[in-house]
Amino acid sequence: MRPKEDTIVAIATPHGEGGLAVLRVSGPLAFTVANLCFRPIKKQATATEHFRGYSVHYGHFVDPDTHTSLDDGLLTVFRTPHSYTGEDTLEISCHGGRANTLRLLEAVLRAGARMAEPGEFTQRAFLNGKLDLAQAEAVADIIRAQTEASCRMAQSQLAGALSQEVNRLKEELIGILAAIEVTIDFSDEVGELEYAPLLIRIQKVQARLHELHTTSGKGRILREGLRLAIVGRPNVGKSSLLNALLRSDRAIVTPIPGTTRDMLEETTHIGGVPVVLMDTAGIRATEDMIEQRGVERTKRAAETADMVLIVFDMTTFEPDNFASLLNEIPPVKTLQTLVIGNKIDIANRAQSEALRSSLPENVPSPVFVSAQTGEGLEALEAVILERAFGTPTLAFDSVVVSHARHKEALELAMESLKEAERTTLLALPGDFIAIDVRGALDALGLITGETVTEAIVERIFHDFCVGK
Ligand SMILES: Nc1nc2c(ncn2[C@@H]2O[C@H](COP(=O)(O)OP(=O)(O)OP(=O)(O)O)[C@@H](O)[C@H]2O)c(=O)[nH]1
Ligand SMILES: [Mg+2]
Repeated sequence: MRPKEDTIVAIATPHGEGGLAVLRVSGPLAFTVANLCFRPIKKQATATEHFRGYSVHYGHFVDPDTHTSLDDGLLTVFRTPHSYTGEDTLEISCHGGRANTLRLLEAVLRAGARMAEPGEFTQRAFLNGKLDLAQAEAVADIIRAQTEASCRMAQSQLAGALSQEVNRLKEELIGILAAIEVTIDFSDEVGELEYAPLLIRIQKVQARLHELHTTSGKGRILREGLRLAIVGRPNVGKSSLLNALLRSDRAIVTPIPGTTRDMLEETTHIGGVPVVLMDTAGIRATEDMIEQRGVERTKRAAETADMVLIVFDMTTFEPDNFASLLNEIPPVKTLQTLVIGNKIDIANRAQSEALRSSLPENVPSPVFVSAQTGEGLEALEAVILERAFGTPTLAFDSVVVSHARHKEALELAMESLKEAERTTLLALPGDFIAIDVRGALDALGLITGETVTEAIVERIFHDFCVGK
């Protein structure tokens, strides 16, 4: 993949009204653009094309053909290779607003730049070696992050936490390859391949890959949100619970069973973690066709959720309620259930005990709340985080794998190393083992980008926004 040779421009700030807007220009013609479109206020010794890197200049942005002033503002100059993209780069800070920024954009286009594709600035940064692929992907994650925890995870990936870990593993694999190859090429001098130490080295990498792979569940949740489905019989307070967790009156609540008939999805956050809450139609046998469809959707929501909150009304709870409801929820692989006893503000203690004792041993203790008064909700939130991550508060001291693409690459590397482990155990010739070690190395290169194809790179950056 070769670096690009033309000059691109895009509006880097959100479109619409704003105090300021920034246009970004990058490529070999950046200083030609500056020359044609910028007139510094201060009479300076240096011409525009000789502006130093990391310098800021106040002046007028002008039409390249008529030389009339379009706006005034600041021009920030970056010289190759010391810029985000690695190329000569300008940042034009002008007044915000749609018409103004479009007028300047159009002027820069006439001065010789072309419109940037989505993610093209970051793509150039990658092609010029300023960022590896995992870091480049983190840039998009930071922009999209809705919560503090998601943002911190993306920041750590941009800083290179994942890349460094992957690079360490790659170095170890290269070391293993070298140890094998030397016995192939120079067996007279160094002797035969020793399988026992080789096996230990391979297994160490396997163990670390496995550890990294287990963080991918947490990473996906931080990037995309923890999907929580609220299910239960009609009228137990599911919509009330959704509203309480959202702290807003989003869903309709009435004393009539069967109020919610369609699924409702809302995003919020708990303890800095993005959460997607799904309120569902109460599960019951019904003649009503609309409600039947709703119940089907409830079951589907339970299937796609990371966690299913099963709500019971503590004022009407009967000992066989849990077992009979569970029969109607599809058994799901990833399904984690959390049993909730609601309406404790008007229920009595005996009913809570009845729920507790009717749960099978493998189901964790229920959480008791009142969606109406808010009692127990904080504890519920803590339990949700604890069940999802194993801890009630999130720690960021470790590397987290957050992209499905990275997870798949780890799986490929793990498969290859499994094969290398097998051939080592069988004491096959070094060449056989080397093939699989190299396979693992290539798989890890997919994460940082050395072994990806141009098509994959194009696709990754295409999901970015324009101007990034
Ligand atoms: N006292 C008390 N009443 C509650 C509580 N939670 C819900 N309710 C009441 O229970 C009734 C049903 O609440 P909803 O939230 O609509 O119940 P739902 O499970 O969504 O019901 P469907 O949509 O019909 O399946 C309403 O009258 C609520 O005001 C609670 O914690 N305490
Ligand atoms: Mg409801």
